[in-house]
Amino acid sequence: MTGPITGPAGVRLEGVELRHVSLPLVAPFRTSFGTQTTRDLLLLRVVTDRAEGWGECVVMASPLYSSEYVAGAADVLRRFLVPALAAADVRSAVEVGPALAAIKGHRMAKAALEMGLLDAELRAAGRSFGRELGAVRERVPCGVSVGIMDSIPALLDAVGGYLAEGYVRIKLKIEPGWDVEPVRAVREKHGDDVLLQVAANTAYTLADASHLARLHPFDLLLIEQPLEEEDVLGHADLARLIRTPVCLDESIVSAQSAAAAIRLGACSIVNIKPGRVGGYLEARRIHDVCAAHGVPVWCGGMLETGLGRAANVALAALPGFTLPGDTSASGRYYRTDVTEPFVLEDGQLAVPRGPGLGVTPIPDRLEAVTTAVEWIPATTA
Ligand code: NPG
Repeated sequence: MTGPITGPAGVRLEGVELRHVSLPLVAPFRTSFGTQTTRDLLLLRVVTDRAEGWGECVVMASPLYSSEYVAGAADVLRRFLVPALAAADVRSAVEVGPALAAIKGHRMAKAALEMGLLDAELRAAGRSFGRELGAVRERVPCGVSVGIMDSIPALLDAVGGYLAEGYVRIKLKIEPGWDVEPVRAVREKHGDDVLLQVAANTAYTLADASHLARLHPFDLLLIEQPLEEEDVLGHADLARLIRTPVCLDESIVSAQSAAAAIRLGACSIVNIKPGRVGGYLEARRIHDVCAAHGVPVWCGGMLETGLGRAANVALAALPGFTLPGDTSASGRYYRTDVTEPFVLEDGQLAVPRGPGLGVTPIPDRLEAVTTAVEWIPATTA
């Protein structure tokens, strides 16, 4: 088990600069809930008396993946979350969760604040995210998420390109009408040795169980979140009806919900996305719960910039992350990232070693993608 996170330095929050950024994607990314051509999100520059830290709020422009969205996250940060941290006079990231506990939900917004404060205090103490979280690897094997395409030939080309780049695992986004045939085509063209999994983002119901059972011959690593977020019992039923292992994403929002899902038999694998669960510290607790139950975990992705990617790669280096994550290279999504790009080497990304996240935005790149800036002072008035 990984060790405790202590408040290494003790920092006093002065305020948060909220940056709305908009990054064009190298190609449209289609999932069962929509098509993205740009990534709009919030970057937080968390200013303390000892150092500055960066937080990334992985909300999307519209509430289609979860209930959170960019404008809502900005509102709750300025109206409630930053004032609550100021009122509690927090000095360390470990105090963020308890200080914000009275405010319901808004996990992605809370996660971004906690990440920024953790980065600030680790930079002040000269310690890296990886070391603090309990990373045991210097590099992590990387998978790639492949969106729904207009045709099977286009999909096969895309998958072939990613395999040629060195990705060690392919995840296909699926929805009703785009599931068994694309999987069959990828297996036929690219072979049985490719580590392959599918992700549905809640697009099916339990009535689709016999259809989803047709995925069995393709020896998938897992099927991710086939049913609605709240349908944990449905996932438990489905897991008994199909032989492909069921992995949960949207349904797992905390260590508590992970423990419940595992106990109910709703999943045998868990996708951990720090934003979805309220931060890297809760992400680590989920890792620990899953490890205690022998449940493998992997690190999900939300099309992060280099800042969130740095933290995700550090998390993915923990011992229980035994499956490749959606920790792709920056170039999978962005021609120009806000940090130095993460580049794949032999299908792996290196865990940053410098203080805090180990990466910093490049000022002119950050300016170029920033659409609005707002200063939220850490005052209680
Ligand atoms: O590689 O960062 C990545 C994206 C991986 O497919 C991916 N993310 O459902 O997991 C998902 C999906 C997603 C992206 C969900 C953006 C919500 C927003």
